[in-house]
Amino acid sequence: MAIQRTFSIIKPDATKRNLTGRIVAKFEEAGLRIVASKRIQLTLAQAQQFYGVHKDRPFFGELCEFMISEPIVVQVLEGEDAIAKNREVMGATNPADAADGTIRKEFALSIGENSVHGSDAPETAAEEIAFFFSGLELVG
Ligand code: IDP
Repeated sequence: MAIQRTFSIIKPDATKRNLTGRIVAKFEEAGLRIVASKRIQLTLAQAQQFYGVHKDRPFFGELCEFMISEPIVVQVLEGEDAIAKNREVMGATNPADAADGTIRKEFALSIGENSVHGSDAPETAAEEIAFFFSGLELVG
């Protein structure tokens, strides 16, 4: 399996509760290397653009307001099969459905405040990385 990069967000519910380090440890234990990382505060326009694919969903407004409610940590994770591996470590969107040992099972508060985002495909990973990072910031 090829080495891949994926994009991750540690969401406001997790930064607010000081869970950044414990979540990063889960990535590293799974063999994912942090090749870029920064803590930022999204604007509403940026959150709406990032989650544009969900703009017609009933939870869109709530999701964007949540994403700007506290700083977030955006990261690029690298490793073998990184996109699928990260989705596995994250667990299901709804923490009630997430497997034991996953980030969302251990830390998520609800289907909306679910602690992490992770790209779902190579195309979205490339787009999401480029949305937040310049090439100079990616240090493999
Ligand atoms: P994913 O983050 O597991 O890929 P998506 O279906 O792409 O899940 O949804 C994006 C984000 O939108 C979720 O992580 C969650 O924060 C939020 N979300 C999804 N479904 C709901 C819902 O039914 N109510 C509130 N927020 C939701």
